Amino acid sequence: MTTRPRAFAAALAAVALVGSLAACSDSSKPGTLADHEMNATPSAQVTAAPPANAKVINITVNGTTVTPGGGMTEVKAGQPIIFKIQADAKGEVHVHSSPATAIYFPAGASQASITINQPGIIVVEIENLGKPVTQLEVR
Ligand SMILES: [Cu+2]
Repeated sequence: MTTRPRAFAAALAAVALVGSLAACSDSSKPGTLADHEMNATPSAQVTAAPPANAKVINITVNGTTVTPGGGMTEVKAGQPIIFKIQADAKGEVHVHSSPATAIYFPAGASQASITINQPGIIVVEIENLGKPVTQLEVR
């Protein structure tokens, strides 16, 4: 019987794929990479202007409404990505890079900068609401 192990492997791969595409990673599970964690900086404390080549993504969180609520954002590998967040309550931006990045933001205006060096499609969501922000198309 050679087909049975292959089918089993395919089923496992499908499960792994579904897991990685699910709304949220479960970093508490053993064997998964822990999130890289960072805090967004309140905008009042930001002194430096964003780099000229940065991709700025404005995010608004109002109650359970997230803007943008999906869609694609093209960025280049290694390009600085700056999230400018305006939120009515503290929360978490979750970037499904590998490892994932958790950005904790306060209520009010704040911002955080990341770069992604691996080309691919990276889901960004508001973790605590389970709502999409955008998908980064990293080229
Ligand atoms: Cu997530």
